[in-house]
Amino acid sequence: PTVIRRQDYRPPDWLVPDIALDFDLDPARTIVRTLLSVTRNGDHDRPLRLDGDGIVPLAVRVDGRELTQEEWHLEAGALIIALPDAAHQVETLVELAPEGNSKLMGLYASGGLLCTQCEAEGFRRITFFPDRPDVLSRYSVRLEADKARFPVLLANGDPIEQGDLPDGRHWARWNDPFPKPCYLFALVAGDLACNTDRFVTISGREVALGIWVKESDVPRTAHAMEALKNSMAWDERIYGREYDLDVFNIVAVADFNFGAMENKGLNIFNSRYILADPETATDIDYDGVEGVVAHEYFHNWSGNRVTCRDWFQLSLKEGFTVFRDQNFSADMGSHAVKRIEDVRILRAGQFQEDSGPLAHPVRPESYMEISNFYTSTIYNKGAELIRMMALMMGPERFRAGTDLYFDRHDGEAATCEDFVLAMEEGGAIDLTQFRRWYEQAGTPHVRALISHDPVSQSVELTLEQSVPPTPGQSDKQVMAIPLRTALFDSATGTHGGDELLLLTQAKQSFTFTGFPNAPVLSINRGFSAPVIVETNRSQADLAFLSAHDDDPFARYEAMQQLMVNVLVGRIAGQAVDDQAVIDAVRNTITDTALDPAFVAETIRLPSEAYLGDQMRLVDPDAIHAARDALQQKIGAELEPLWRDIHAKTKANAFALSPSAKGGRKLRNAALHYLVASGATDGPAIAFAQFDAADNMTERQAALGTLANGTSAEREAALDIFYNRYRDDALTLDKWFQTQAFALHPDTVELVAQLSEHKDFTLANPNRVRSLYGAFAGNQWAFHHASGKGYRLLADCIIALDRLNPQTAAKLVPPLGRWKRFEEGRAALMRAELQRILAQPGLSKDVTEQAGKSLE
Ligand code: B3K
Ligand code: ZN
Repeated sequence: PTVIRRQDYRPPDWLVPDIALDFDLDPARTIVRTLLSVTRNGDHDRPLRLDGDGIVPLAVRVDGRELTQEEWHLEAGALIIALPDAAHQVETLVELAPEGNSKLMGLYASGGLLCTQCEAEGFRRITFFPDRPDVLSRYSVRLEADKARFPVLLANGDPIEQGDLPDGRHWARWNDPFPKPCYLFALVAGDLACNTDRFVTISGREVALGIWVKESDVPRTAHAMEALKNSMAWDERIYGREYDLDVFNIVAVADFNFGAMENKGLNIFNSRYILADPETATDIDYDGVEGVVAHEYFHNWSGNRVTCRDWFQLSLKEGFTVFRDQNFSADMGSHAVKRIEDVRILRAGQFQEDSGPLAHPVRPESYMEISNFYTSTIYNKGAELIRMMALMMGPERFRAGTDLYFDRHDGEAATCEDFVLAMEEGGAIDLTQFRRWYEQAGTPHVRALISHDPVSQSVELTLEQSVPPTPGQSDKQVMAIPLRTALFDSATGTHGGDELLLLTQAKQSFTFTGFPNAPVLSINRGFSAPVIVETNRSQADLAFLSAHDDDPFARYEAMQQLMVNVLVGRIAGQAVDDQAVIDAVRNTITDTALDPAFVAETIRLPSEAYLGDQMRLVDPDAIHAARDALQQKIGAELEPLWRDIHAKTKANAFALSPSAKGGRKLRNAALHYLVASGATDGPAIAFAQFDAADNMTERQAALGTLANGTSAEREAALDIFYNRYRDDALTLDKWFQTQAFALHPDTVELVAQLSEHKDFTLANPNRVRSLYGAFAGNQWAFHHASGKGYRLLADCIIALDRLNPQTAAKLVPPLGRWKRFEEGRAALMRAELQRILAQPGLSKDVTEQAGKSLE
């Protein structure tokens, strides 16, 4: 496959100021008539090139005249037409079969609906068009379909007109006044019911809101609607951004390649990020709905009004929008807990990516298949870059920077550099060195050492940075790293102020005076920079911080580091003292001043995968054994406390308040430790919680705890769960996921059996991710020394690639971590990657991911 490079960017040869689309919709045979007004961009004589993928023109007309077959040709799917003048009208006709579209890109059928997904390059599967984000057009769309099967017809923008036709058909016309790139085009046709509401914008305009789902799901849309209205108000308040159309519609679909899509005025969602009720959604699901609804809504400005010049700039909209949705969710709930969760996600996904064969900069230099670059680096590390800028600038200057960015680039396709320039000018800051965060891949390491001189009563903090080599980037330049820092007096448990240190050199020292005693270092507070910090702090220092640090993230981090040190020591076969961990957990759970949600986050042991990341060579069995043993010990030593917490946090009635959610989180953590303790009544208590729960948060947590063990209650609970939820796809996903994620000795065999289950299907991406995505994230099971876990995943990738390459390619990265495993496992992983690559007709998506993973 060909490699696309950022440096090769050229402005488009032809622009398309206006497009009129006419769809005659039918699952088996849809006719698309497209009328483009095209204008030559600059002085050149190059032909018009309209991208196409899997479509053929049934007719081509220029300025009303039908062209002969000699007057156009196809080149790599694209339609090439030589045009004499500066402006023309070009009309094409194509036929599509949406019901046969298993890639879920372009126009496809899902559960009786017809819907579209165009980002990044799906529009070319619908019609011939310059499919690149810097070609912006005004869209006028006419939809026609059978009225009984497709009573609702939706597209971007505002509804203009609709009417009935003979033979039970009907039509609707939608216009979108805002010029947009084609990746933001959308249509939906189907038998949908609507939750309607309204929002009055800050300038007094009324917006009609609609969430469209199948009739029986309407009661599950209330949370999404609340989230939408809160997002609209938040973006006005925090960024001064007002909504700009008269309608805002959201549609939920069951078959979707990722979370959701920000199409202008018509967001299309994976139903898992819209539907929620206490019976079927966990608190994490509720938060996911809130966060994704906000994310897609915020794209209306960061993505749609200001879009990307080319796909190398993807983080311009994604990193910024993730940053915006993270802060929104923090404002809706707890800032401390949200930050901990976000860092956990960053470390689990992005740090792994950044240290492996698929590492790439936030602004990549090249790609084969752009779908492979919707990564945790683009999204989550991209958000951290914005966060660092906001931190260095402070809220007022940051807002001045974003105001300038939105005003200057409204209606344009911009670059990451445009964003940085607006920050520099609007926010009065020099980001020359900071720009390297966009250019260099790899997680920086910072070594932080303090030395104390009692005579001068001074402290010297020495910071040393290094960025590891990554594919294509062996030598790294020095980064600008903002580190929030405090020095604690261990006698009083206080510090004299939090300082933002900017590390700009390879090695740099900072001196602090007025310290008669050696202080304790608290650094990278709030996770101010996405780096790995190594310090010379003792277990006693960490225990101190875990009890006293007034920055919640740093306090959490101290506890995690305390646990990591003990576990890594145990894994290495050292005799380590784990009493400090047990004491710290006891102190945390008995500190009644703390938020229960924070307590629950803090006391949980680092995941097996995170422990693996701390080791040069991952030993999955040793990690599992050490973590299991520590968990058992914490459970047993503090058993009365766990029983007490579990009993006390039982709520009378379900509520969604932050305090109710925190209570459930802590209750589930207590149950987990209680069962881990080995107490004989553990499984019975878990089963009782499973059985009595009035909400999915408690029910699924109890099921997950049981699934790790081998008790009789395990099978009983799994059976009950299956029979209760077999007809609800999103909830049945949890049944697959819980088993695939279980720390159970037979997980590989169980997953293999589940892949044959009558309810398993490769056609639904949520189901695939529930089984195989969860399994590949289960380090102990997936990395079974026999290699049978690798084979199972590779079999799935090969089969799925034939149907849905985009989702298949997302499953490849776990096989690419072979360099971090001993030679036996590494060889087995490489063999599976080679087997995948040897498949005839392999997609560009999987070819790129598997090929790079072998390097
Ligand atoms: N922009 C879409 C992602 C599209 C992914 C295409 N492979 C959703 C989002 O980030 O909001
Ligand atoms: Zn996004």
